[in-house]
Amino acid sequence: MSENPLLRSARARLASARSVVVLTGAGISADSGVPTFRGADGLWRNYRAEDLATPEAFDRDPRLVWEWYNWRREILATKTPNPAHDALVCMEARTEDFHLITQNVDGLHRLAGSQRLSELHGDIWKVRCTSCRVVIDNRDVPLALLPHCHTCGGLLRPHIVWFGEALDEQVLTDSVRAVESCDVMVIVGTSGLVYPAAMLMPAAQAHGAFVIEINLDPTPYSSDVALSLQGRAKDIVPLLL
Ligand code: BV8
Ligand code: ZN
Repeated sequence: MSENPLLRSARARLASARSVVVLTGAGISADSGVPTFRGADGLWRNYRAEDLATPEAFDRDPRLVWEWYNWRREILATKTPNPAHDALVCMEARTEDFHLITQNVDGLHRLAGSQRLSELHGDIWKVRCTSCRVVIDNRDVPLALLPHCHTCGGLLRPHIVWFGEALDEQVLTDSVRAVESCDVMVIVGTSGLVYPAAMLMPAAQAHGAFVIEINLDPTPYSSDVALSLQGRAKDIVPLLL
């Protein structure tokens, strides 16, 4: 059975690339059993992420928002990286200039061993004080429903970028710089609907990058990219090596 020619040319492009940027979304962690945002399993008590992941929702009912994050932390505590996460660690090791940008807050890229990583939307295993703004690692499962800061007693919140909140300036600047100077960009498991993350692929293309998409379903990008490979990340990403 001859191999898919698209896959062969994707591999050839990556093998000869000096600088590679990879952008991932919830789809890369789906094969680790992590619910995606827009998938059928993305809802919690019929709430969409956009309803709960906002400063307004936290002001209104911090207990409810913490209940949601505790639910996700309990799920994530049992999840491990899959072959797609692992393949990106190998790709990083063999590529001169590599940068991994993720929209995921699940920490699975870090757990897999990725180093050159920008977590655009934060990390579910970090909490931040709403008063003194100290940021600390916390992997307690479950976490107290209304956790407070040991330094000043202020209410803690997830160290995550919510809808309507700005991304960390340095993280965004590093990501934009990386996409504007890469030869090849690979986008894995994202619906490309949330901004500013969604403008990174067009920015790379505008700077001449060869863009490869790996996604289970077609996305708004599929007709624009150089190569669109449809399927599961765990099956396709390792074949790029
Ligand atoms: C801001 C943390 C302003 C929370 C997240 C321009 C136009 C329109 C709207 C806006 C705009 N600019 C800003 C906005 C508003 C908003 C936005 O984009 N709204 C959207 C909904 C239209 N953006 C913001 O609010 C941003 N902030 O703009 O601030 C500002 C600026 C300066 C000063 C002050 C304020 C902040 C956005 C970040 C929000 N936080 N996450 C948490 O997780 O708890 S976003 C969150 O949703 C994720 O991080 C991710 O980014 C997004 C979900 O998307 P995906 O990861 O792509 O997941 P999804 O489920 O959608 O798709 C999965 C895909 O995988 C699917 O295609 C599926 O087919 C595929 N798949 C499934 N299984 C597999 C697979 N593929 C391969 N293998 C498989 N096995
Ligand atoms: Zn504090």
